[in-house]
Amino acid sequence: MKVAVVHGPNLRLLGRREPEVYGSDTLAEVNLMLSTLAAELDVELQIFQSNHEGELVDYIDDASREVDGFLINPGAFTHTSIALRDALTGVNRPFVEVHLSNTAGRERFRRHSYLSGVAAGVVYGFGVQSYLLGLRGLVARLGG
Ligand code: CA2
Repeated sequence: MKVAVVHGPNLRLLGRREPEVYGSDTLAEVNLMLSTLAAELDVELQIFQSNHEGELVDYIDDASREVDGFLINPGAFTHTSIALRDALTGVNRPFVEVHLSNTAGRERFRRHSYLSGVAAGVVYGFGVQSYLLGLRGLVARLGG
């Protein structure tokens, strides 16, 4: 089983700014935790980060030929991007949306997600654990 992990805009800053909101782990540390869990679950991971909407759309299309599902933190594009929603629905692979912070308890504009309604599941508010729980959920959904 293969899963693509997609990190959206600004997530490369993890651990370096706003640790009170997003935690103190760096993106490299998050990726390492995901890789360790993936090995336990016998899943192969492909990991991608971009700050650019079009690059994320292209990556989803390209990776969909190789992976069974997506684990995605779309960052701020969660709240703005119909293009990402269309890319994810278009490739016909299940995806799990994850967020480090509890987006429901923050600014009003973060309460709406263009992706949640078409996701296999959503995990938010648990910091890095959101990614790890999301990966477990996705793998279970894929039958692993
Ligand atoms: O809570 C999440 O995971 C978010 O997807 C993070 C996005 C935010 O726009 C979403 O509403 C919720 C922001 C990612 C920015 O990442 C940073 C990390 C460290 C320091 C500054 C930004």
